[in-house]
Amino acid sequence: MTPLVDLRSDTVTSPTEAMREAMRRAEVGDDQYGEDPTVRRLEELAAERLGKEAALFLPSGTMANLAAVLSHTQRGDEIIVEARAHTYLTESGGMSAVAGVIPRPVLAERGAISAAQVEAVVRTPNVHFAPTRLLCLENTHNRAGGAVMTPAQQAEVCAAGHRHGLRVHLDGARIFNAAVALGADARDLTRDADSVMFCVSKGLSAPVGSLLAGEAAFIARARRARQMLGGAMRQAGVVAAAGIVALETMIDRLAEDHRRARALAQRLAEIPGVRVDLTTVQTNIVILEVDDAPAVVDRLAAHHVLAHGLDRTAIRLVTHRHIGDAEIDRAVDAFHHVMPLTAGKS
Ligand code: TLP
Repeated sequence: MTPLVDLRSDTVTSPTEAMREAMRRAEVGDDQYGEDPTVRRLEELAAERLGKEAALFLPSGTMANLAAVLSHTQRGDEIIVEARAHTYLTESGGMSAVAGVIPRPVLAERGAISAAQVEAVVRTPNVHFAPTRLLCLENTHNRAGGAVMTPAQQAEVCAAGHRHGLRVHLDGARIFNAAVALGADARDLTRDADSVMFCVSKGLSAPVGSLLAGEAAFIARARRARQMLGGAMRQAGVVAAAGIVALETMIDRLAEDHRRARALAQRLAEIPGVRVDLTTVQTNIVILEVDDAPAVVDRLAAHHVLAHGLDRTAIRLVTHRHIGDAEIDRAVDAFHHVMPLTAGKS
């Protein structure tokens, strides 16, 4: 059988041998009693890597983002969020349905909300308005093609939020991709945010889990939110062990994923009918525009290449540990076969 080239997401990565070994050996305890030493170690390591006081291990990025919103806000508060942010677009409306907050979506170039945009939309004190309480950022920005916000951009927008008394949450699901792309320390990207979420289950290849980091008092509130959401686990050290390996050994290799994503985007941009904004391709995500995305995705699958259809005209491709140069070649070949059959069909 022809092996699949799975470019749908970096979430499809499976644990490395070192992770499986660490999982087998993991010392565990009941984490709801705070007694799992491996979870504790992962939380301490994550806090240290992000330059925060404390961190909390949660089953998913979606739950970690929601726990952050619950811990920063009260029902009826307004939050400023990028219009294509994961928290707004692809978390099943949890921020409103569960946390009861009102999103104020702001469409930003390359996903990077600016200080001027914050200034323009933040609510002035007025009994009629839902008070703006939180600013949510995303770095790298998934739907903007993995685009990166620089430390300077982040510092500026966070300062604008803080000037207006907002808290800032950073959805850094792929924060280490951003750090590697910039040649920066992740702490340069997290310093100005009050809380940060990142996933060990994406390009870092761990099977499960995300971490939420911030001040100790904030993490204590988030621990309660996690409990409420049913995300407090028991012998979670079994999966946390893989997260430790991810943080200790899997960050530097993300540069390879970035190199391949760039090569893929450049080669696809040459194919008639494929449009790519190469300026957004800074990390491991490539977003293409085509005339008929569902048809292209279906036909690629027939060539054993899996892509993620975002809407009628957009397709997302994500590079990761299981995508080598040969897989990039196969994906490009498949596009060469498929595009003449689908172009101009919308
Ligand atoms: N994104 C997934 C899917 O939801 C599409 C993916 O394949 O990219 N923030 C960002 C920026 C994310 O990209 C994701 C996952 C999350 C949060 C949520 O993380 P999980 O999947 O662990 O709930």
